[in-house]
Amino acid sequence: MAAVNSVTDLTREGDIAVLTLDSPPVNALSADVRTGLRAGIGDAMADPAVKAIVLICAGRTFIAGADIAEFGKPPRGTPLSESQAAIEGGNKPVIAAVHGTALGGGFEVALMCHYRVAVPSARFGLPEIKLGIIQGAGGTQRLPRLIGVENAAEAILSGTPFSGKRALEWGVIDALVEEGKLREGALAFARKAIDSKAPLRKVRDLQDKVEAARGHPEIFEKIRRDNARKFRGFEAWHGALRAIQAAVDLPFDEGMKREREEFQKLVTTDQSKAQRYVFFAERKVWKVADVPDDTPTLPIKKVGVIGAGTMGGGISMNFLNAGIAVQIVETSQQALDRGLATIRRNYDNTAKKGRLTPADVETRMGLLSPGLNLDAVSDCDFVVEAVYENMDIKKDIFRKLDKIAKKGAILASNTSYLNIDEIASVTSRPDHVLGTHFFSPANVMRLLEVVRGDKTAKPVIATTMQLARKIGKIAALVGVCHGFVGNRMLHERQREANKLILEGAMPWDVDRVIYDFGLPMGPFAMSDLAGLDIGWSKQTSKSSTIREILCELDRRGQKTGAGFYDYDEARNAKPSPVVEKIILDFAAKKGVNRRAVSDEEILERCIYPMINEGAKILEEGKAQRASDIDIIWINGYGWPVYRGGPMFYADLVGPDKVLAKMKEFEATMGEDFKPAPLLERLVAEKKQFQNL
Ligand code: T1G
Repeated sequence: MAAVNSVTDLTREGDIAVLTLDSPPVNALSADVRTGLRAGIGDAMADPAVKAIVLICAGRTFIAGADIAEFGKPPRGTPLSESQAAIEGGNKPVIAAVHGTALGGGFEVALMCHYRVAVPSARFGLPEIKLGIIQGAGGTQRLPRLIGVENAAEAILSGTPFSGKRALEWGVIDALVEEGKLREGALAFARKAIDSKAPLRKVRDLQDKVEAARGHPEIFEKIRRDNARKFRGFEAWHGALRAIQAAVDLPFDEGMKREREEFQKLVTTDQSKAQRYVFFAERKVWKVADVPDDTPTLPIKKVGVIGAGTMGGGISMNFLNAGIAVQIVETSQQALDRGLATIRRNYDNTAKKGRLTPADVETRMGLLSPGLNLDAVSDCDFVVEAVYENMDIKKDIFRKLDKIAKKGAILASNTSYLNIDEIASVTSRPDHVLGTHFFSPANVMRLLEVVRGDKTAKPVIATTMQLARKIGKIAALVGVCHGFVGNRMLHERQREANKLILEGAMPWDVDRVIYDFGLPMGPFAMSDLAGLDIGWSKQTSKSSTIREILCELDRRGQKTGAGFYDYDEARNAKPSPVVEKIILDFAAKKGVNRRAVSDEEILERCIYPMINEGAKILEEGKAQRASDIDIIWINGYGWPVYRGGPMFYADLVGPDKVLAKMKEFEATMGEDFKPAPLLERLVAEKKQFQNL
């Protein structure tokens, strides 16, 4: 075994050289790995005893791409292009042996090789689009040559890895070898290549599939049409399609140059910086400072769900999807039947779309036990209460659950706002009580706010975070405060939105600005979707807000065909002259002199108070880090990932600019804009939220 460098070894099995990369955790193409790869290929090519080279990785995976942490830093080590030249320019077959995930630059290195073998569990993908960039080592030029333009565009625009089986079908790999026997399989393949004098096949030389697309611009027009909605606001996909187009129209080396130009442009954009930030933020969010990874966790085999309404049903589906038995409890047979029917209907719809088989549906429904008595959850390891948002009702249920649930069972509340410590205080096990705030629809939305109470025990937190990962959620640990993190910040935006339509804007102006900023919808369209009558009652309504007036006029949102907007049969929203008059009359009654409100003011008044509230949340310790807040907003409220989240956006705009604006607004509009001490401190120390 000859070490080429600290992460690369070169050995020989007879006349076959084996170049092994070993750079945990994922053999990313760091400077050392790139340098070792180039040197290793060079040494093997130069060794007269060597007839073929196997490139393989130690550890859990083949190269999982460029080292994302190196982006934006001064380049170090041997550029990948040199390894490409050494492989394609060499006179010996190089066989890539793939296990785990060959992603991004890792997949591109494999495509530079003459042959590729893999174990069936291997996966291949080009996820660069998720980092706001495109391939930088030939993926946009080689993949279309192997699998055609449409398949390559699908793989590059989705960024979703595909299986070893699909790779074989597509001719991306030449053979699948026995699981767990990659090295042996690759050596056998190399042996055959030597004995059969296999040609030095270079993907760059394949032309038929790209030629087939030449002169067919309709192919790209269709791809653009099919993806325009999904990529609203994103920049990278345009670069990806231009590079793939170059693969069709230009000779290989010119196409490579075009790809490189697009890559270089995108890697410096704010969008890519934001998406790379989110990549690491999604991994950091799981880490809890005082709950180490080896904290014991409790086995969760059965979950109780109290309430079979919209939230209870969605929450149950998460556990059923993960193969965990669920005991769901309702107060009436009618409500229970309605809840069960909704769950089955959701599964049937998914099966109709081919994403589940009828057997899968039956397996999931088979794990679901309905009940009308709380006693039914006595053998559950974890119980989630998902009933009406009322403190007295929740406390009553927790008192009962405390007596019924077995010793060691965890009791969680799906409250969106209420004080978890107060709920826990009515039980004898406050250390086993916490919040699990799911987002509607709970079986779809990825986010879970795990609310840590004053007494919540560390194993309970560790268990709940682990359970969240098991049911496919991204969990952020937050502290007890009204509305926790997401809703607490949302309140700031909604407050300003309501003030803005009084001062001079219209609901559709505010929504347009927020929509154009990249969120799926603005505050008023969102209110109409949720229903304007949440927390409203006819008896107590006094026309004291525009929302109350709308409810009194039975304009309660989409469900009544009218709210802040008028809706047609297809539920398309239209600005409403009725609402416009209501707002003007209400403002006049309030003695408000309406004025022109710029789009810039709308954006700053809706976003900056949120950031300011985020700063308060951090200084109160209700969130561990600024990037957790960003993960919450991206996964729970549709904040565009290419803007990194509210706190990252504050760093992009500049905390000093946010502070200056808050002070300007405070001077004219008062307390609501009082800057958080943390924001003041950051600016004074010239720091950013992401450096906290
Ligand atoms: N660079 C740097 N660090 C990485 C990394 C990467 N590419 N991939 C993973 N890590 C770190 C991660 O931060 C974590 O660190 C640890 O490894 C385990 O990751 C030229 C330009 C491979 C499927 O986008 O999708 O190639 O938190 O927790 O769930 O055209 O990581 O432990 O300190 O995610 O088992 C393209 C990114 C790069 C793949 C494993 N490649 N990685 O998932 O573990 S751009 C990617 C992943 C590129 C070329 C272009 C996943 C994984 P820590 P993990 P996992």
